[in-house]
Parts: sequence; structure tokens; C-alpha cells
Amino acid sequence: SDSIIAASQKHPTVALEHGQSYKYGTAGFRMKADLLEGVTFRVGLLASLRSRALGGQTIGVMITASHNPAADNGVKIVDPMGEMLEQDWEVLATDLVNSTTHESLAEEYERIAKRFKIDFTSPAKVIYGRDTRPSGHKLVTALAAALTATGTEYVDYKILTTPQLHYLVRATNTEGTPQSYGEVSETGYYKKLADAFARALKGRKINGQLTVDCANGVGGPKLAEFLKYIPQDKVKFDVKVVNDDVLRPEILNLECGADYVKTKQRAPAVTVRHQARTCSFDGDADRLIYYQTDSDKGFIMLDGDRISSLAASFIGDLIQSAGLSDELRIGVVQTAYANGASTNYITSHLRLPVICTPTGVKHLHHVAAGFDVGVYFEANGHGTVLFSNAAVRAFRETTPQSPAQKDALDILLALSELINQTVGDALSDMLMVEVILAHKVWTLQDWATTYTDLPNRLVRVEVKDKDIFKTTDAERRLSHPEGVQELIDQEVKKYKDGRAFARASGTENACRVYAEAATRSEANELADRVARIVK
Ligand code: NG1
Ligand code: ZN
Repeated sequence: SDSIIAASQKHPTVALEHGQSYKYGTAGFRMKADLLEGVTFRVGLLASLRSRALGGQTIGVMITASHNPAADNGVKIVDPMGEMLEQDWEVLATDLVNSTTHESLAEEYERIAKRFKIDFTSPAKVIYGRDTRPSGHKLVTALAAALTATGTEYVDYKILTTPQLHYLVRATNTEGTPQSYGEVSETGYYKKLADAFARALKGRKINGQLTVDCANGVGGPKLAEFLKYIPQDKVKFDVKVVNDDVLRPEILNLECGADYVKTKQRAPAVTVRHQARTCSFDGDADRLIYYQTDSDKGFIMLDGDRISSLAASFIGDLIQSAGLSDELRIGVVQTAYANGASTNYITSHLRLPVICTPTGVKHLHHVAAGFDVGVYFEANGHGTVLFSNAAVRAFRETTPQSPAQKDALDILLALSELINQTVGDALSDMLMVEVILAHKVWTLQDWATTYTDLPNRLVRVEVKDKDIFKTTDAERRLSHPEGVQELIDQEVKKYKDGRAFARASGTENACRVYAEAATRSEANELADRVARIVK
């Protein structure tokens, strides 16, 4: 503990204003980068403890603030199979980071070690990466100091997308086992995706050029690198990479990227041509939004709900063609922010079950893992498709009775390798969308006609104390303050196809109100009325 105290003195935390404390939230610790050095040091201590508590399995640490401004940063822990940190440990992270002195920090560290019967002579291993933010340098120095002080073996993978780090954690922990997830290197990630992409396409042609807006983040250089691995003799993939300047950190996520496109409902100002099939990544390349601008039809946006229903429909059909519909259960997981028209399309048209969970991908991921094929996306474009072991075994081991059945089984197996099984991944999801559009011979317009989004509005409401707003029913209803939900219900009742809810944000100091209704003006009006109730 002397070594921890000594190292901690070099990387102290900053005392927050009166009454405020650090909290491990939906995205780990995320705030202005200059508050994070000591926080990252302490996260390093916890990652080491977590590794030892799990018998020396490798734990990941990712340093990123995703779609947030360049001056922010964040730090989060990745569990051995590439999942988000277990919830009980989020509380431990919060406790450790809020220790007021170096001595109380060391005591807290010992207390956690005792609770999990940790043997300090046993091995611990942590791997880490960061996005392109310049503040990342200082934060990894603090992280490495914690790992050294605790005798933890570590690998610095330098600059990575968030999903690449998740891939590497899982690949490290499964290396040499029958569950091997791929080669333990960034190159291994590209090779796995490129190979699966070519096999999933099965000779189908990709229609025209795809423009990719990389939010001036890590996705730019990584996409360029990936493209080198595509087997040129088998696949023609014409990609135009834009907003890939990572040398000017101040333009990261600035008026571009998936979050900008989704929230502003418009294309990035620069570099996107009319009628080009375009998609946007966010700053750490785990969110994806497709769109096209068109002089007559205006702006067409294909968000997370669209990607989800596209994947569910295509994979559902393949499972049918593969003769596996009686064997494998396929389902879709959404949050309350999913457009009601998408939910209706999936349940009534695709006839698939939809489950709604609270916001935050860890909740969606957990529920999706209960299906053989679990499709989950947040409306903002973060999500993936999970395949159970039974599903992958069926794709591999079923003996096809016809060429069509063989094709379906081959494509399913390739998709289960193409789609990132650990977390939402913009690059992997984009390749999945391109494969599906190529098979269906669909343009973005074709994709957009599957259903019509209900007009909707999301508003951010500044409130005195957001913590008084408590929800039930997957955040669709307020249980507290008492009586408020009844007032919201009375308003919603007045609108055709009306739906609205309010909840405290998990990442910002505010409440969010979402409303949808039959027309744009009604959706706006309903949102305003509910916002007034909450305020
Ligand atoms: P909050 O701030 O709790 O609404 C936001 C997003 C989530 C999720 C998290 C984590 C909306 C409405 N909310 O959560 O979907 O992405 O950030 O980044 O988009
Ligand atoms: Zn992100």
C-alpha cells in the first residue's frame, strides 16, 4: 500500500464542488479531461483488482469521450468477454474514485481485495487503448502508474476504436481455446472482418460508392487501415472517407459524426454530396447512422431503429431458408427512444418479439444475450447482433439439403463472425448493412420505405434536481415525483398515436422528454407540454 500511496500522490484527484461526487455512469467516468488524471489512476487500481478477482483474466480500460466535445474525456473498464464492467463493480469504482485522501484510497483498495479474497502474489493483466484526444496521453500515464504500483502486467495498444479494444480483450482471454475470438492484434481484427465480409457477400455486388463521415475521430485512420485487408479479387468496395482529420483535435465531432446527424437530423455541412449513400461514425466509432440528401425527397435518415429492423428482417429470412426457425429464437431489444413505427413494424410485420429495456447498452446487451439471435440497437445507432453458441453450432453443423439452404447457412456463419459480439461497432455494423443492401439489391430509399417514422421530438429540460425523477417500466413511466405521471398521461391521451415519457439523463445533469405523435406539430406540442410538467 506504500507504493500505491506514493504513486497516487503523483496523480491526485481534483475535489469537486460542494455536494458533487464522481460517478461511474453509463459510459464510465466522463467529464472535462483535466478532472480525469487521478480518476484514471484509480480506475487502474480497480482494473487490477478485477483481474486478480477473476483469476488473472485480462481486463480492458478504454479512454474516450465518444461523441462529446474534444475537451472532454472518459475512462471505462471492459470485462473479460468484452462486455461492460459488471454493475456491482461500478459501485466499487465510484467508491475508490471518491476516496478523499491517498491513505483512505489505499485502505479502500485493501478492503476490496479482502472482500474478494485477493492474493497479491497472483498475476493480474490489463490492456488499454485510447481515442485521438490529446488528453489521452496524460491519462494513460496515470493508468500505467497504477498498473506498475500494483504489479500488474499490461499492454498499451495506443490509439484504437472502442470496439477494437473490446475485441482485443475477448481475443486475449480466449486465445488458444475452442472459443478463440480471433488473433490478438489490431491486424487480427481487420483480417477477421475482411474475411467474414467477403464470405457474407457471397459474390453479390455492392451498389456504387459509400461515403463515410468519421467525425474526425479514430474511425478515420482505422477505416483506411481496414480497407487494405479487403480481398480485391473478390470484393469491389468503393469507399470515400471524409472528416478523417485527426491532427486537429478541436474539430473532433464538430458539426459532423453520428450524434450530430441523429440529433440535428441533417447531414454534416461539408463534404457530403447530394444523393451519395452516406454513413457517419461517432468519435470512437461505436455508433453508426446512414443517410442521404436528395433534392426532391429531402433528407432520408436510417438510424439505429432502421439498422435493427433491417438486420432482424434479413437474418430472420436467412434462418427460415436455413430451416432453423423452429430451433432458434430471434428477438429484438430496444429502448423507450425507439420510434413507435419501428416497434410496430418488427412486431406486426416481421412478427418478432420486441423487449424494451432502460437506456444504456449494457441493459440491451444483457437481454439480447437471452435469444439465439438477439438484435439490439439504441435509436442513436449504437448496437449489434448477438448469436448464441447454439446458433453458431447450427450454422456450422446443419447438413444442407439444397443449394439455397447451404447459401443461407454460409451467410449466417459469416455474419456471426462479421458482427462484433462484444459491443456496438460502427465499422462492423456498416459492413453488415452493406452486405444486407447488396443481397436485397436495395438503395437507401428502398430501405426507408419499409415503414414511416412517427414524427418525434427529444428535448433536454434543465431541472433543479434531476434525481427526484424515478422511473418504472423500462423508463417509460415516472413513479416519482408522485402525481407527475398522471399529468403526463392526461396530455398524451389528447394526441393521435401519442406517446411521451420523461426521465433523468444518465450522462448529463438534466431531464430528457421524448414525444411522438401523428404529425410533426403535434409531436412538438406534446413534447413542450410534458416538458412544462417536468420543469
Ligand atoms: P442519457 O444521457 O442517459 O439519455 C445517452 C443516450 C443513450 C446512451 C448514453 C450513453 C439518448 C436519448 N440517450 O444517455 O442512448 O447512448 O447516452 O452514451 O440518446
Ligand atoms: Zn461512441
